[in-house]
Amino acid sequence: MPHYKLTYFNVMGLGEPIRFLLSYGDLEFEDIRVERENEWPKMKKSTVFGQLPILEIDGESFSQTLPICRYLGKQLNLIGKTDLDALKIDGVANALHDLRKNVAMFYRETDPVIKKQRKEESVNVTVPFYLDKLEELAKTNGGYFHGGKLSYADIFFVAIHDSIANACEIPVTENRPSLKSLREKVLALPGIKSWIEKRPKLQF
Ligand SMILES: N[C@@H](CCC(=O)N[C@@H](CS)C(=O)NCC(=O)O)C(=O)O
Repeated sequence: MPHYKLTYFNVMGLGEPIRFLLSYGDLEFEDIRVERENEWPKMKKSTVFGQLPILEIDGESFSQTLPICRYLGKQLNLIGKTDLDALKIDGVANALHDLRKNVAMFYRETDPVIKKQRKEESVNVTVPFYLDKLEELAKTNGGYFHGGKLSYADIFFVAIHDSIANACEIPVTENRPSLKSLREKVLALPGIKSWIEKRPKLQF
């Protein structure tokens, strides 16, 4: 088995979908959490594109959350059967990445006035828009986002769920029964279940 080392900050953020996928696959990994104020500025220049997460596989560094998740998805047979399945699944994962970023933009904002405006826009417009689209997808695709079968996009959704719920202070799956049941199915997967039990308890 390759040696996996994930480097990210001590938040769920973009690291969590990768941690979820590694855990789902029972792939052991080093979970390195970099301290943002002092440790990160010293490391930033030496990283591939100056940002985290970075996944090292047998000592080689790879950056960018979505390609990393797609790679792990491929290793774990979570990208469907055909190239078109994979294209659909990648599209959902990319939309989830956009959704999470929209939430992070207000959550990380330090100006209280801008933060309030951005939060209102996210909570009232952008987030429900995405969640309703995702609910429809899960409803019309046999309880998963594509093809009636678990894909890495389903796992990505559950991995970012708590950050969205906590930052927006909304019950994400309330009145969205297909998303609720998709989440329950993913949380019941043995690798995910044991990750949730042992992971640090964080807000975002
Ligand atoms: N496109 C990148 C974005 C990564 C990103 O935004 N990383 C942020 C944390 S979530 C970061 O490294 N921030 C510190 C910095 O830019 O110095 C990905 O999807 O992995």
